[in-house]
Amino acid sequence: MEFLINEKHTDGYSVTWKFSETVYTERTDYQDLAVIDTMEFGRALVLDGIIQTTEKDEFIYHEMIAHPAMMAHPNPQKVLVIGGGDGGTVREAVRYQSVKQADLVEIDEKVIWASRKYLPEISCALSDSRVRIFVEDGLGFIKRKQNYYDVILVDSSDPIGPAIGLFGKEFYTDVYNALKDDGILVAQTESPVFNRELLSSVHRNIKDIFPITRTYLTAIATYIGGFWTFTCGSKKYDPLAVTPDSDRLQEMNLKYYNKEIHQACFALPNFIREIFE
Ligand code: AG3
Repeated sequence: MEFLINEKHTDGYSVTWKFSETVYTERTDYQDLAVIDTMEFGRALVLDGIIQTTEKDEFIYHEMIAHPAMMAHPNPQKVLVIGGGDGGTVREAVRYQSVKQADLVEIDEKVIWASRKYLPEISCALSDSRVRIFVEDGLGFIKRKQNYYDVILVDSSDPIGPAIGLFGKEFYTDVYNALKDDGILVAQTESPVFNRELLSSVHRNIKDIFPITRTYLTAIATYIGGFWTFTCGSKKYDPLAVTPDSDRLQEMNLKYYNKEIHQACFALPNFIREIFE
């Protein structure tokens, strides 16, 4: 059988995916959750009708949210992932031997549960002994931490629904306080084509708080517009000035990120630079 999911992004733009099977669906306390087997991109996690991650290209997003900051930090030991209940971002963080503790704060335990059950290659690291899972709102969790983490990665869904607060200035201030003196934040900051205003306001907010702000770019086939941005706020290390350590890189055997990608991802086309002027 063939089924269709119409992923609605704006009034004028939606994307239709064919899928062969509905693996799981549930209305959780926070959102509509589904796991489907798509025709082109393998199994996918869907939240509120938007594809969050697919087996075929999840590695691009998860490597790119994690490694530029993890590599910019010379010795990341304590890492926090906010959102990202599928476990993909945590999986990248625990590739580093230096990491002693990786905390995951996810508001919706059903995302964790469904990913563990139906997306084992993405969620595999959730059972790593260094990973601690907290099922609660990241907004409250972060307020209780001071001067604690080396790296914080914000792997949220879109800025509607449960993730909205994760794009606000108060949250980034709390993240700043939760980081150590040389800590680094990376947040996924959406499409530079469809979400220009959001990207602009997040960049401004982070710039007001952190001494170093860098937005970088990757291409993700399954997200709208193709281009995808991440914004980094750093207290000490400038990711743009760092050359990733070859030994650490070789051990990890990654599929997307490498030394050249690290340098290249900070190169922004003019239409994105303009957003920050
Ligand atoms: N989080 C970001 C998904 C954004 C998708 N948005 C969209 N296509 N409009 C993904 C979570 C993966 N761990």
